[in-house]
Amino acid sequence: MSQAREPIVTHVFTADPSAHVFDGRLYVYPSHDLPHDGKNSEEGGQYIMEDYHVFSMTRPGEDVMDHGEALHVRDVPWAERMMWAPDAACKNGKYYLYFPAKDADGIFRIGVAVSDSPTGPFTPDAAPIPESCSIDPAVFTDDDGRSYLYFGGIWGGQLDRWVDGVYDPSRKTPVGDEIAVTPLFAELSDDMHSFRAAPVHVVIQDENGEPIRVCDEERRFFEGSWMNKIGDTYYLSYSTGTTHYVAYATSDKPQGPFTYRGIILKPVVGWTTQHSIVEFEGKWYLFYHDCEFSGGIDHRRTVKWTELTIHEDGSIETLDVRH
Ligand code: FUB
Repeated sequence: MSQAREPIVTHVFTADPSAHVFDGRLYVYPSHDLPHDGKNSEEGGQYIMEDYHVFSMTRPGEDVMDHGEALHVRDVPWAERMMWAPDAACKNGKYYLYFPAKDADGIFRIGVAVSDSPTGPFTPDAAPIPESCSIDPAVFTDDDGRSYLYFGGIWGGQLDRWVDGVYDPSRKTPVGDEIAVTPLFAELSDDMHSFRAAPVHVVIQDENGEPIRVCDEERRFFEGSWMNKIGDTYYLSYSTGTTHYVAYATSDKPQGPFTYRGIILKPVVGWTTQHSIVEFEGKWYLFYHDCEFSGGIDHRRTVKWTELTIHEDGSIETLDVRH
């Protein structure tokens, strides 16, 4: 059983949950924290992760199955380490796992692996997705069948070191009232293995149409994008990093511009906050992680879920799961 606001499993540490419903069953694709003694750093050096397990349940609150190792870094020809937050999609009868990892040069790229089953094992492509970079892929398929990847994260996620598709390790993170870095967005090709066109940054703006600035740490994007379509509205949700919120912004188009709307989740125990939102049997659920179970150790997180309320006006009720 997994009660609301309790870890879905405790036999392994899990983080960054991406939840999807495939064929009426609820699947969770998290990253897998390892119980090592690594030191915390701004580069995220504590998140030394090597593999992915897939979990599933008939519905939130029912028994959770661990389907075992679905992909290991040793089996990915281009990847060396740091398998961070993944996501998954189903198209044309195949299941696709999108995942970031550092290559031999220490640069994050995003890879794709394919399986006939939602639980894997997944077979990775030999090379990362061309023109991919950074971390935290989130894949979204619209009602018309077109699929999009939202991705990126600043600081240890390296997104702020990319300019026009070129990685510059010496590039300084924007500061103060410079415009904040936003997630990258690209439409996926029909076969789900490449981008149709070079990724572009989405716009996240305030209620006056002004882009969110770096100093606006309660609203600016840090990492952990997720996309939902609710009614005709596209909801981009993301982590604000240093202020530890899950925030959201909406648009009438998948590519934005997105207008900031509010906070979905207040800070949890631990530095990172990550999430996904899924509709299941007419209810909305938030999957998230925290470090409560490990006593606050940042790289020993556990995935939890709770119900989410979406009001008739389209606003999302703010949750505070610490109280
Ligand atoms: O789990 C490793 C990284 O920490 C993820 O990719 C980020 O979103 C943050 O949760």
